[in-house]
Amino acid sequence: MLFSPGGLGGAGVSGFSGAHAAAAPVVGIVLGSDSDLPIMRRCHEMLDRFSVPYEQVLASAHRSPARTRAYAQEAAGRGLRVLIAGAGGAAHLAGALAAETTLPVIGVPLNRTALNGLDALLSTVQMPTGVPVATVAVDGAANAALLAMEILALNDPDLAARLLAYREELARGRGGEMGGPVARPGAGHGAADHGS
Ligand code: RP5
Repeated sequence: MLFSPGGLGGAGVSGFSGAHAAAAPVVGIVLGSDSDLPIMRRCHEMLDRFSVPYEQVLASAHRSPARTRAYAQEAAGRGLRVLIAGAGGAAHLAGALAAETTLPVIGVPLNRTALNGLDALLSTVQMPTGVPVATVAVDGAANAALLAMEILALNDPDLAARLLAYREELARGRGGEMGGPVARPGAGHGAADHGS
């Protein structure tokens, strides 16, 4: 099956996780490369924390444009409600997905090059009118998951209540422990998700 957990991602990249693994995924996480996983894992961690089912696929706007297009075109029909795209460099992945679906698309610009994520930020955020991408901070994968869940919570009072409880944890000085920097050889740390 084209978008099965093992179908697109390759070993260690895609799949469901947590006790909710049997539930149908409502969030689709798209990685431009498996090398994006160390940062994008924060997305999994946050979705797992709230037991929101997701799937992850590997699809690149430039290396596998047909796969990217097909994934976006089929996402709504497969029951997905929100897409999250993480990519670095000339990060057109989120925009390429958004071009093919009216599902909300959240872009995570990744710090992967000598430009420290500024390239990815501008490539992701500067979408022309008509095809929006909700862009989080550079390396802001945890916030992407939270934003996706806030969208889902519009029709899910239980999830809304749990998100509110999380905010209350943050106000008490807890809950931000999953956003620490990830060490990458030759790259600075992104500014996002550090609990500041
Ligand atoms: C982007 O190019 C990917 O999303 C990744 O952030 C970056 C580098 O990819 P690799 O060369 O590590 O596969 O398309």
